[in-house]
Amino acid sequence: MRYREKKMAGFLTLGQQGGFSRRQLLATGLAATVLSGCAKEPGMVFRTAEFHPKDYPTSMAITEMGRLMEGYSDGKLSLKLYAGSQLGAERDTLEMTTFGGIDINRVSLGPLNSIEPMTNILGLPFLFNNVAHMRYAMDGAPGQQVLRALDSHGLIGLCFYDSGARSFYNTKRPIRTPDDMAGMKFRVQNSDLYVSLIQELGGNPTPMALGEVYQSLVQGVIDGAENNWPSYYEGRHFEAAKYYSLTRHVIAPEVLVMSKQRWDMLSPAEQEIVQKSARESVPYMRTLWDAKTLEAEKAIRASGVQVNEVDDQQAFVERAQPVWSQYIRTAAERNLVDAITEMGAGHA
Ligand code: BDP
Repeated sequence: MRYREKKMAGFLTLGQQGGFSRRQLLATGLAATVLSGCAKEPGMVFRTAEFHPKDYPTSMAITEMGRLMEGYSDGKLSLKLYAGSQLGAERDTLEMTTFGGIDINRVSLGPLNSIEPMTNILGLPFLFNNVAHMRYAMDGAPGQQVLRALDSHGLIGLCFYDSGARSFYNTKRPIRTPDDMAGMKFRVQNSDLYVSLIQELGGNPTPMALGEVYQSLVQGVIDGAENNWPSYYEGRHFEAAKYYSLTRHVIAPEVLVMSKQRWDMLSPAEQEIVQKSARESVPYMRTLWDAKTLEAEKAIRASGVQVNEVDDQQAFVERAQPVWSQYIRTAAERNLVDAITEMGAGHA
């Protein structure tokens, strides 16, 4: 089948698989063109999932990507953003994306960890020296390698977005040394890597969707969690957990993925437009991210949260070390770690 026929057939199949009714398809207007067999080329609207609200940096970057894509394709390619977790929790939307029910999805690396081992590498504790190091490595060969590794899982890795540095917050006490974590229950993403990390540091890990964290903190189901300034702020977790301890243990990026099913329906020229638009949304995302991080930090500090630096970050680095040997299993993984570490020299 030529790509254009494949695209039309694919569109209809996608509609059926996704369980859309004929009425829903017609409502898009796009389908009306397909069904009427009109000669005009139909456009494509990519269903796009995002956990965060629509004014969060990642959401705004996706909107920007859509704007660029529409411009480059003369309106033929566009996206509809379902922000604020409208399409479900990340683990579920990711699964839908691999099966083609969602076209584009912005996810944390956490839910990808059980799908593609290479993603664990980027989540290794204390791998990146700082955000600048992470950005540099993701813009280079290591980033490309991890994005390409997603191909075999029904996903096309489009680009990386930021997620800052993750630190611990809790309802009980400041964490200054790893021993302060003992006995505390920390929510983690649904990722074995995070479970191991908390265990090595001496806490009790509780995997849970992000949307359940606020309530669980309030009800005492968990004592704490870990996240970057913007997410700690956005989810109002800082109102329930008043101690934020700057361990900066993980600086993994976020990733924007596209369903391979949808990608394969596009012509090479259309694929290039999607890829280019995603890539070009990255600098915009970074500017927004930096501003949002400062804004969140300022608001959190002003709210009376007790923020502390840890006594000795090296003590956390050493405790977390077993996670490295657990997740660096192949020569390719070792090489990836080495390449990233070397790139850190200019970003001390
Ligand atoms: C936030 C990410 C979000 C994850 C979340 C988490 O932006 O995608 O769902 O962390 O901890 O920083 O689950």
